[in-house]
Amino acid sequence: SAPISSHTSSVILIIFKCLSQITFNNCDGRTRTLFQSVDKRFDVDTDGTVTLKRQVTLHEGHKVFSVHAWDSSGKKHTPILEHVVFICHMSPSNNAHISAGVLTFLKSSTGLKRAKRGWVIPPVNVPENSRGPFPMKLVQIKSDYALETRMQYSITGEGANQDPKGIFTVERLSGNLYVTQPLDREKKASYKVTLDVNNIAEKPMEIVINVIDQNDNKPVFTQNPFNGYVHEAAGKGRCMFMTVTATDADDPDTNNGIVSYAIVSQEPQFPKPNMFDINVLSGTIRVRESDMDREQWPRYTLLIVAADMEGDGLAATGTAVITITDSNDNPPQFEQTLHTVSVPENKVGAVVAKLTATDEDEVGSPTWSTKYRIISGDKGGFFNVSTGPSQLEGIITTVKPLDFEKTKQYVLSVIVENDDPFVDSLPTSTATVTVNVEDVNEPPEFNPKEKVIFKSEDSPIDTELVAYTATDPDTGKSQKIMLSVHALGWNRIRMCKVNF
Ligand SMILES: [Ca+2]
Ligand SMILES: [Ca+2]
Ligand SMILES: [Ca+2]
Ligand SMILES: [Ca+2]
Repeated sequence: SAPISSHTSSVILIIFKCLSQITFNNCDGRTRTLFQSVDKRFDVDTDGTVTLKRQVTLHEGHKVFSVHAWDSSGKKHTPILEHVVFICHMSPSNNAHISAGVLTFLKSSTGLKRAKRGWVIPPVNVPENSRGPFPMKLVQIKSDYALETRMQYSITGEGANQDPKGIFTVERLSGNLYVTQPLDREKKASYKVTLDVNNIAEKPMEIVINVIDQNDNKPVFTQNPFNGYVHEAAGKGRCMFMTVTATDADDPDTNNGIVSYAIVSQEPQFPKPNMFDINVLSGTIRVRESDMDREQWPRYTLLIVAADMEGDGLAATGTAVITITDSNDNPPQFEQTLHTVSVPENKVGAVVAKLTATDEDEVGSPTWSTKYRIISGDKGGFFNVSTGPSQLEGIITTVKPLDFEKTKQYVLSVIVENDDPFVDSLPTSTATVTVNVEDVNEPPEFNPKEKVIFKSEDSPIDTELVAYTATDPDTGKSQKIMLSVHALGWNRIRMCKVNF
């Protein structure tokens, strides 16, 4: 490596090899330590080797950065490491190199043939937004044939004689290449100019001029607010449900253009102040805590920030609005769990009871609407329960005639559930309905219902016509059966015996 001349205010470091080595003496005899460079463009291996990971622009000719070191007990130490670094250009070809601000083309190693040669020229780097003074010298182009022949240099191409014209100029005789104005990397990041050397030995060659980024753009959120939706029961899966994005016009390969995200605040701060996490690099937001409750906190507003330079640079603020969507985390409840009702026997479709319920989930949704089941007490299947028009009502009706003489009382257990299943196992509300069957005074019945009697016309008075018996189904209470005869025109038939 060689020190660069001070012809520009910045030095571009383009080394991709070991810069130096640091040691960390913790008196524990260990030779390897866990290091981490605060400046992510530098890497520190466990043996202390410092390497450069990305191109660094050194505006002051050196770079100061600190390195964390962890000792064997896990304690962190942060000494400051100061590196005075020099330019060392790894030329892709050994026949052209920049040294001390001079781009030199060497004679070919054969040296004998004056055939036209093609050069591989290292790129020239210019920081954007330079304050000048202009024209500012970038590099001096020099062919070592200049010792033998008078050379004349000229450039053509983008930034020279093509749009944008006049940005770069070359002094015809000296070969000094100048930039005439401040450059903007975000407008154009690199230029290709063609260098013509007025000498038959040199072919025209291409010089690439790269504009080195400065952090002159702040991140910009692509929308504001960002809207996200997440189920209130999503917490347990720590689910990722939305992503916020900010763009930065600066170089995306450097911290100038890499955006870091953070959550600044959360409103409301309940039930915990940090209900959500954001991925620093991707902007993906996920649920951090498991106790969201839409019924209490249906919406959160997060103030988010996007900043370059690993979160320490230029920043933009934005908003993420998170709507908590309903999950079935509230079981419906009976308003009254004990009912005693009386139902007349023999009726099909009789309304036995109406059981009302409540549910705290989202009104009108399947997490809120109810359905009912009789889980015990209906041996024989006499009852049905259906959901009433309010969706929060179970109506019990009879589907078969009840018979007081057979069963005088039913004790039904009814449970209420939602149309949607519960998110978790939740306790179900149960109602107990005691149904007393009311006795109805049923008419006595002749057995058989119709009897045809044949008697000869000349039977004597008081002849027994028939023994026709009737029974009363109301066996529960003692009842009297009265029999009478209604005969059309036969009023001389009389009932002579009544049996009980
Ligand atoms: Ca930036
Ligand atoms: Ca920039
Ligand atoms: Ca809910
Ligand atoms: Ca519910």
